[in-house]
Amino acid sequence: MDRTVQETADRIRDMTIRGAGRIARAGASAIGDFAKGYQGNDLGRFLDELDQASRVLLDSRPTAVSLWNGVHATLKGVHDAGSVDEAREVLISNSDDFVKRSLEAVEIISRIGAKRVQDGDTILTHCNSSVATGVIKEAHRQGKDIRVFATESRPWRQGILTVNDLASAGVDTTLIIDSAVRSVMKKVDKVFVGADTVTSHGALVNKIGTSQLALAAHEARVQFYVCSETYKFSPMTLFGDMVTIEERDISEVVSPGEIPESVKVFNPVFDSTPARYIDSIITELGMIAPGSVYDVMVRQFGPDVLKE
Ligand code: RUB
Repeated sequence: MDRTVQETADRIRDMTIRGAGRIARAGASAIGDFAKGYQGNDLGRFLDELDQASRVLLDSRPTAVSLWNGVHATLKGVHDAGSVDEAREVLISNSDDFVKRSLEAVEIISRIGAKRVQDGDTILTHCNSSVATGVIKEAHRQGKDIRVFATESRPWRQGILTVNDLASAGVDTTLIIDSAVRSVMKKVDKVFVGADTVTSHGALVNKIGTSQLALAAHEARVQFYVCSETYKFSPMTLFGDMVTIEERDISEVVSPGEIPESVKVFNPVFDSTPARYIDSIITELGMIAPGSVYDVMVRQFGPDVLKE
């Protein structure tokens, strides 16, 4: 197996590279680098190895469809190539294009989302979403007076990344433990979270605990916004496929010998928030209602997506 591809897959699996946008860009870049470094001239062999490389990347983490979309956007048109050189050119150009469009989408969403933030707002965010923090930092950069609560996000504590990022941008930030969400919700005006996958029904799959935030926000009549590039929309859900929720090792939750062996540990990494708890999804195309995801998806992926 190509070393760069294997290394990227390993770094996604061990979460050195994490967050749905970053893993998508890493997957697309790894395919581009594989193409750049390929030595042979046999097209059939090249395509076989490319197929293997794609599978290794896609098997690294199961939940974020951004990875699938990033890899498939990079592979687009490669099977029409007549030579290794042509295939290489297609892959490199697709990979660069995906990374560029992905980064642009984050910037656009930051600007659109920041418009929803008002002077004096208190915002709650969960885990570490570069898109949600992008919105918050942009609102702060525009001079809006805001306060942020950020959840710790056990067991990986990605909330530490979030508070470091927001604090170094000068945002007034408070770290809370995950179980404090309902308690602080009465002080919150808006919730901004990221997305790993959005289904055709407008449900959000994101870091475990997101659905609890949504329920608490619903109860307190607090607006709940999802910040998501459209490559986090899952075409597979158009056919009724369920999103696989990753479960990670129990060592992330307990240390060896800490609890009796008879005790089981369940460590799901993501959960699903039904569309009815989501006020709006902020995408690079604009703000869309969860009920419109299906239409946007068909437009984005083309009508043929329904026949595949
Ligand atoms: C990260 C997580 C983030 C989304 C969106 O989970 O759930 O909210 O991936 O991130 P993990 P971004 O740490 O397990 O990857 O907005 O940066 O794409």
